[in-house]
Amino acid sequence: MTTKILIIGACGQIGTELTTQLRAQYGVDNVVASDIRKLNNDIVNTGIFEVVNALDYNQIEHLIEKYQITDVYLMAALLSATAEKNPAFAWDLNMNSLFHVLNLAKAGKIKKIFWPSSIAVFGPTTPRENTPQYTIMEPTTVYGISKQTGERWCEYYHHQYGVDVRSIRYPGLISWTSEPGGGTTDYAVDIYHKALEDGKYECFLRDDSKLPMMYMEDAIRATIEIMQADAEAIKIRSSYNLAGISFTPAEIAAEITKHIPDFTITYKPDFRQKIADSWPASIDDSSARSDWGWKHEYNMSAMTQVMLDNLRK
Ligand code: AKB
Repeated sequence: MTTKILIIGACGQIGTELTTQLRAQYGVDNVVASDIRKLNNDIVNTGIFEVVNALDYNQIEHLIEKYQITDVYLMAALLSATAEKNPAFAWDLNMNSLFHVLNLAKAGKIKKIFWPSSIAVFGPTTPRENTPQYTIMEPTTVYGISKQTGERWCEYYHHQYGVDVRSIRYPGLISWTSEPGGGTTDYAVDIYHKALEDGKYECFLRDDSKLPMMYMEDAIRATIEIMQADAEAIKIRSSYNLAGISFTPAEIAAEITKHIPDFTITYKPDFRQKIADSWPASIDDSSARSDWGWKHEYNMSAMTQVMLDNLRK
């Protein structure tokens, strides 16, 4: 049976690169990109694109039937910082879009689901260094609560109804193709843009705020690899810890200075500091490594080189 893919939230930071990669691997005609609005970008202009509201079950069901979709990647969500400003909508979007796709799988209309979780499922009582797969999880953000609850539902639908849902707890993701929106880790993308444009950056986190991060290419590879793994290999049906690189704003600034010697950074922590303080500093992803062979490739210096080279073009 041909794999036919629907990506919901295809124009976001992850969706953009994921759509491009999936189209390259599965063929343009087998990948339907969708988002809440139609932008004038490569995702819309170079393949099948549909406007869809992730909160509308009927619209999603219609697309699944129209294109005979087998796999859904649900990338639409409100991230940590935006969710704190609009908790009710964040809860609605993050939870109900998930229920829609879980229920469509339960009804036998799709075969496989990818749903992203986040390091935000952890909280201030979680061990901060080398955070284990199984540990204390008391998230203090709306986003974190929605992701943790979502994980419980994914596992429940898998065990009760046999739904093949797969998930990763993404760290902060860094990419040059599209900018993030509304996250606490966004500074690690902004800093490269501002370093090249202005030679300076005012960071909204403290100099020593160490957080788990990953270059986007690694994250996309992880996403596609977990979806392509044999079902029996995916032993964890809540969500897998995934680690790449952990660094502080001061460390990434020092790395940028190797390429742009005059670059300067100042610090003005805002409400996002509290969110960052509640998250792990580094992640133990040994379960992902042993269950489905995950291995990250990019370190901070390789990532910085690629980011600056591409943003300079
Ligand atoms: C955010 O900062 O909200 C996201 C995340 C870590 O899930 N990048």
